[in-house]
Amino acid sequence: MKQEIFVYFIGTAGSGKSTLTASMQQWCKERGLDAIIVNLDPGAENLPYQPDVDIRDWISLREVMDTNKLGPNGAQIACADMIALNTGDVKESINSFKADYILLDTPGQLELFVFREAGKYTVKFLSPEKSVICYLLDPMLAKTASGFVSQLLLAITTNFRLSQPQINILSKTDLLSKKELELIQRWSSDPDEIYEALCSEEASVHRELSEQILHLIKHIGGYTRLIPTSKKNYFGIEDIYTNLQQQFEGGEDLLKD
Ligand SMILES: Nc1nc2c(ncn2[C@@H]2O[C@H](COP(=O)(O)OP(=O)(O)OP(=O)(O)O)[C@@H](O)[C@H]2O)c(=O)[nH]1
Ligand SMILES: [Mg+2]
Repeated sequence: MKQEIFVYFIGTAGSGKSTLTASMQQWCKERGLDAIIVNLDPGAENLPYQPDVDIRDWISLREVMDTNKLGPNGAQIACADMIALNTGDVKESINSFKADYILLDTPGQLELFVFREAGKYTVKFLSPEKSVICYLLDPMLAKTASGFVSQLLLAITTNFRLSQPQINILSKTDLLSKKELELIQRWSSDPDEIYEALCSEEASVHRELSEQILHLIKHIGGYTRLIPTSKKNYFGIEDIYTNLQQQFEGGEDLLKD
């Protein structure tokens, strides 16, 4: 019996989604775990992996631009909506692999998948019960307190929109110093520390708004541990795997014999 867990990699442009998707598949393969990759980005170029299922087989960004005389941004939006029209074929193709892990790489700009109905529909249609969102926080955008809080709000918005179990990941941590990484990890678990940091960041910071935002994050459980990852030496991948297993407790751990 295959587990068929759908794992979506979502994050802002350039946050490392495609790289992490590729690393996770490689990591799984080296441990004899069965993982396929689905590319859901119609505009993807130079992917760091060979997709097993590829939305570009059904939708071409270039064709949509030419046929509808659209610029790249307008065409991306049209393509994002077209994904929903092809979910039947995509699902059939995914099912033919009978894989344990289906790793789905999503479009560059997160708003295309998270804010448009097509993304929500796709997640529900492909697997309403066994989907997990891996939300990537880009460390380059999370180095300042206000940048970090903005990233956290985007992670929460993603959770709000897609309503699926979610793992928050701090990607590309090899680009951070040890001190920077420790600081971001403290911010992610301690509301007082992030408040202090916000207030000392700039004198003009809107204190009342900061307090309300942090209060909101605290009350909706936004302070969760971030899993640090890096493309170097599969750093953090085992942690993601363990988390996936925990999300679906009762599902057998395929690494245990
Ligand atoms: N140093 C470092 N660079 C990384 C890491 N992961 C990704 N990158 C680099 O960051 C850039 C973007 O990575 P991608 O994996 O393409 O990110 P993405 O989120 O898929 O990007 P889009 O789909 O274009 O939004 C590439 O140049 C990667 O080589 C990492 O762990 N460490
Ligand atoms: Mg990508």
